[in-house]
Amino acid sequence: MPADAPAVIHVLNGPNLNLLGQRQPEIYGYETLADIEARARTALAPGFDLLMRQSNHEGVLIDWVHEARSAACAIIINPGAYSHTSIALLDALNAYEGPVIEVHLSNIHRREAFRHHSYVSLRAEGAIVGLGAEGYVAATRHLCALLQRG
Ligand code: CA2
Repeated sequence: MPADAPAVIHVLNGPNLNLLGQRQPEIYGYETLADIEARARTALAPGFDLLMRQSNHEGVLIDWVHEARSAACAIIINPGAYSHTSIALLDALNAYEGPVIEVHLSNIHRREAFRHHSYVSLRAEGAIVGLGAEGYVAATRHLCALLQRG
């Protein structure tokens, strides 16, 4: 008998996060997105998997949130600068029924005033800021525990 398919957490990353590890390590650290994915995987409980994605395009991120409606048990999202600008991304997340955790590598509240507000925070169950890659690990661990509890 085939084993049950894993429940998949979609990890969506917004613009410029493909540059992680290459520039501005004093703000964003030395780890690449691939390093962050490997770290987040260590926090997966049995029966869970994750799908790591990054796009520089708002519409692509929105399409991925729509796809998540039927494919993802939860969403972890670092929307990058779209956090502070995108009502369209908020609308897409509002149409998603599972839990959403927002992650920012840097502490957006210690930075420029325009980063202090996030539209995505209006939808997210939780937000983790300023913990670098550990934020993704904590979000993964939290979601697995939450979903295991049922
Ligand atoms: O702290 C975060 O995770 C941010 O979402 C990162 C965004 C920024 O616009 C948000 O306010 C906070 C920027 C990502 C840019 O990533 C880079 C990484 C390396 C080099 C240049 C940019």
